[in-house]
Amino acid sequence: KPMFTTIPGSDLPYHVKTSSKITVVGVGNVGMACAQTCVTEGLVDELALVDIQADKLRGEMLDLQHAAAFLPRVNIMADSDYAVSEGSDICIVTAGARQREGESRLSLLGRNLSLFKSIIPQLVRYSPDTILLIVSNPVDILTYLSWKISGFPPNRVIGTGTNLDSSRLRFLIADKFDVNAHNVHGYMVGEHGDSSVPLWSTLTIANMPVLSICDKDGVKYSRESLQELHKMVVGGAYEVIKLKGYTSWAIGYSTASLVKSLLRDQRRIHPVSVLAKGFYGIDKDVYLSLPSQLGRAGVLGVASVQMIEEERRKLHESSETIWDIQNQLQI
Ligand code: 6V0
Repeated sequence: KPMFTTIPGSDLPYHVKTSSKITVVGVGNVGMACAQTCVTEGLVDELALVDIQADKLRGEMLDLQHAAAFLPRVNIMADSDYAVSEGSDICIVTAGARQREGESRLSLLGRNLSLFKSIIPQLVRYSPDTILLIVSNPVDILTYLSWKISGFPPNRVIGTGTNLDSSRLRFLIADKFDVNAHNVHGYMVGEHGDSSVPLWSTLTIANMPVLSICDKDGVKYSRESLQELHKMVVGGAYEVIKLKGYTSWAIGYSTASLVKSLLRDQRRIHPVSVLAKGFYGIDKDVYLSLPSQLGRAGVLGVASVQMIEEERRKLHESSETIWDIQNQLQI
């Protein structure tokens, strides 16, 4: 006896393309945190995993597949051959070397440069209409590189940038003021990492400028005392790496929030790494983070956030830092 019987008159089998497919390249700590969060949040119907370590790749695929009874239905596949990524809506690239204890993100560049030259053309070949979402570090320069190699329009090449740094800052502020981080509005812009720029002048809690209110202990902050929090944000990744060897959960959630805005056309504003030329007086082809509206077509636009002179100057310094390194690249 069959388990199900088709209703007479049905036009089955009826095949429709499942609506969303994501590829994650690199199934290390970060890649799997991104994959797991996207799957758990029900953002994806098909998930393709790609890595050069065949055993690890199959192991990660099986481990995630075995959670099928607890997850939204997802078709999970994995292969070292990029054909598995065919037709992806978004390709998330997390492959490559990660920082060693105390190592800066920029010093990773040499190790990750050649890797990207082999990865990006394969993704483009199998998914010419995809959105490239770059996570590997140094993320701004590797996103620029991906834009150059792919030949894609800039709206379809995005780096996770300071979306994570901004979350770290919002967490610290929320903790000081004893409010939900969702009610802390503010951005960090510029380079993801050491030369990032917090926009204190527009940082608010429920529309109240943070510079004008007292925290839960009655402390009022000045631009100078807030610098301490910036140091904690910049040092945050180094501290986590020192303590547990790598960072994963926050970047996984950060990436999934971007995937949600893109795939679901949410039109939310995120500080992400975009081609910055023409914005805020930046006149060079650099990728760095600016508050950007994300939707199904990728970057829909860059917001004109108010910046005081000092913030603008620091943003320019950050862009110069990236530009200097970019100029030494052999693409
Ligand atoms: P990991 O755990 O060492 O994983 C890296 C994975 O990449 C491994 O599974 C490798 O086998 C794989 N890999 C290496 N070469 C290739 C290749 N040619 N093709 C496919 N796969 C390959 O590192 P982890 O996952 O911790 O970090 C990955 C990257 O994310 C690093 O560059 C980090 O610096 C970066 N991060 C970026 C963040 C951000 O905010 N943008 C945050 C955290 C980490």
